[in-house]
Amino acid sequence: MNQPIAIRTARSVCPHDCPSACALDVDIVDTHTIGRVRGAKDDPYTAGVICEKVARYAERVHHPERLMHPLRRTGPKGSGQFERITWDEALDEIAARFTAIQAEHGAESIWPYFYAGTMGHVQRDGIDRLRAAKGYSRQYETICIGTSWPGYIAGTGLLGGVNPEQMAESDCVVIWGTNAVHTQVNVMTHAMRARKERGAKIVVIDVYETATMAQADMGLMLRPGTDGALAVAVMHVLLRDNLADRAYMEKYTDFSPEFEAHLATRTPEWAAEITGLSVAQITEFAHLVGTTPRSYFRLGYGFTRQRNGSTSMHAALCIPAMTGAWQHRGGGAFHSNSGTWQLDKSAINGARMQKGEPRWLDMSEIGPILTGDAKALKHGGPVKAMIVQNTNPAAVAPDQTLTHRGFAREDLFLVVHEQFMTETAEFADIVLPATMFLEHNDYYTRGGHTRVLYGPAVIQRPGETRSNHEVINAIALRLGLDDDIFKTIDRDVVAETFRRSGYPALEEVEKTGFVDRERPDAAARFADGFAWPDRRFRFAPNWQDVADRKGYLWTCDPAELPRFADHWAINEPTDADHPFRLATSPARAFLNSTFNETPGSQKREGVPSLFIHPGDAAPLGIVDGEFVAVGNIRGSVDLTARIRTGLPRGVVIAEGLHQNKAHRKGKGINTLTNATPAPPFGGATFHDAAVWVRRADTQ
Ligand SMILES: Nc1nc2c(c(=O)[nH]1)N[C@H]1C(S)=C(S)[C@@H](COP(=O)(O)OP(=O)(O)OC[C@H]3O[C@@H](n4cnc5c(=O)[nH]c(N)nc54)[C@H](O)[C@@H]3O)O[C@H]1N2
Ligand SMILES: Nc1nc2c(c(=O)[nH]1)N[C@H]1C(S)=C(S)[C@@H](COP(=O)(O)OP(=O)(O)OC[C@H]3O[C@@H](n4cnc5c(=O)[nH]c(N)nc54)[C@H](O)[C@@H]3O)O[C@H]1N2
Ligand code: SF4
Ligand SMILES: [Mo]
Repeated sequence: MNQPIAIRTARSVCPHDCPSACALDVDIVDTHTIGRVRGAKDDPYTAGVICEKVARYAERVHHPERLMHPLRRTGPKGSGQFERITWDEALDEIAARFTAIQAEHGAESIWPYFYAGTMGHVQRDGIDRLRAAKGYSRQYETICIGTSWPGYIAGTGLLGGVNPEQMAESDCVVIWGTNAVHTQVNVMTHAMRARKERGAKIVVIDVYETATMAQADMGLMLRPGTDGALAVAVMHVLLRDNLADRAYMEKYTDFSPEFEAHLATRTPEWAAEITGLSVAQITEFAHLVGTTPRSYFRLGYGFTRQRNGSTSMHAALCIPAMTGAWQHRGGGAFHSNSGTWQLDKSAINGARMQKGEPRWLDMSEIGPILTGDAKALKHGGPVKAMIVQNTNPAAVAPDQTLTHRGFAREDLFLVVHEQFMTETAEFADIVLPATMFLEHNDYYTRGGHTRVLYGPAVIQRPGETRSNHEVINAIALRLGLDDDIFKTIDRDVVAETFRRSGYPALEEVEKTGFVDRERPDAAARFADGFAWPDRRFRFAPNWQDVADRKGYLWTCDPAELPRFADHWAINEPTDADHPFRLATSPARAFLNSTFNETPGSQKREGVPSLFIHPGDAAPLGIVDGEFVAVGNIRGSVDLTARIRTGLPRGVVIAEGLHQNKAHRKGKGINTLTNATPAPPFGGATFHDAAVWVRRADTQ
């Protein structure tokens, strides 16, 4: 538990869902209060740099609107009318309702739902032990990683790559489909070091001129969903101009005459039509990576939030396999190291208690699921109760109209455990107040580097807040489960997890705050072969193997997938009624919907806006700073027009998840996005929507 603390600096970890997992130094003002938050200088990846939103974290911990005690709904669903109740009343009511609902509708009618509000494993994943012990419906985790991870694994066989700190030793860093200045600022630290120290070239590939592209030597602004076309055309040029490493491909890949014949048709002229890039740009990029052995491909998530995201990820990953960049220090590719931790999480998730084989419900399909879509429900009964922790689906999930319609059901018993009265909490029957990361114990991983970090409780928790770990245990005990796993405290679970995983003891880890899980460089660059049985990288993926390896569920007919790396033209089509393509790219000062409640971030992001090209705005009579309506078959939202260059014609961008209520009609940007799962294994397609744009009605 927390000891009284004099003024000091505490070592911690940023808990948020950002690949950087920064090591933090937090000023402790008194036992309840923090001051400044800084990036740890002695952590080689953080290197003293953190984003501005977390530097201002005192605003969030000490926010006057933090939830402090349990609440029970008194008005209609979503009205925001609640009364204060005690924890005992709240837990008794939850247990009674869950028990009655299970008796009447079966265990699968209850769906615990969580995501990544905190990335601490104990607090994030513990909800699964309650789920396992009761046999509740399982959650198929797709919302963020559903398209990108399979695409990467399809090539390499393993989700891991060359240590990102090696970007500093690169001669060319390709930052592909990630706006790192906004979403993982530390990528820029290491990439810029390479430019300063070695004159490395920085290439940025995005659908508009982001803050990251503004810092690039070469910016490639392509049409959304066309990265696969760029990638195969680059490979066409590499083969045509003798820049492919044929000896490497012979030894390490499945390169074949059939694949070469396929690429022969993927000319830069063909790709220029699709991507909107010029033949010269495509050729110049191919020549740059073809003549720079130490080319590092930092592949982000953004370009995979498209219906063809998995095949685009795979196609981009094929380039360094053709140039042989993997062989050289400072070269190779990286998307995430999440496949490399080798953690035994059984003390957290209670997998050994799994009752039966309940259905898997896709978290990205929460709207269709809650509104009774039979396919999304796996042809089973309706969801009648949920406990939501660590996520705000009423703002972040695709197809917001359906999500809200589902949450508004009077026959759905909804428990939300939160730090703030989010859009999701407003729909709840019972709201429970949650601790923040500085108030509980946990360990953290994120895919962006090689360390696993420990973050202890360093200040007292405010009000009656409780941690996710405590709440899950309390509900389980109230439901009559008496396994010892429900009687643990968070710190012991961290220690036990480290022990079961063969990590150093927690007492050791605490001394520095981290365990380095860096793999030998040769392993990280697949020098002994890739992670498929024949040790070969796959230009011709076998998606069934990917599904078998990771337990993925098919969402399309396997025969529909292209045989080789390719452009797969399946994005939501534009037409005369929906002539624009919308990407909902990340805002710098928000993190998904987190921080959209803090004053500093709200000030920085201003009002919900739409970037539109002057050539597109003029014929529609759209004026900078005035409202535009943006819509499609799923609904419409009002945004403030920001007319600017630096984006292609026919593409519009809405940055960030502002609070739904910050929009003129109270509807957030996800009103426009699509909840249909992406092929081949599901995933949300947040940057793939066809829309119309018009002047909004004046009001
Ligand atoms: N400030 C801030 N930081 C964040 C987040 C945030 O919301 N705000 N979110 C966090 C989370 S949960 C995650 S998963 C990561 C994600 O971080 P990223 O990997 O950066 O992914 P995205 O934020 O989805 O989008 C990145 C970029 O992809 C671009 N993009 C969209 N479609 C395409 C396309 O078809 N091709 C190409 N080449 N680019 C495309 C978008 O315009 C955007 O600039 O960031 C984390 N960090
Ligand atoms: N339009 C659009 N939508 C998107 C995206 C996009 O690019 N565009 N990105 C998507 C992506 S990549 C992701 S990962 C999802 C993420 O979506 P979410 O996982 O929902 O992420 P957040 O919006 O940050 O919400 C996390 C919530 O958890 C709460 N929380 C934090 N810590 C704790 C805790 O310890 N206990 C409890 N009980 N609660 C806690 C926070 O207060 C916050 O309300 O959003 C997706 N939605
Ligand atoms: S949000 Fe990302 S960049 Fe900011 S402190 Fe956290 S881990 Fe670091
Ligand atoms: Mo994410």
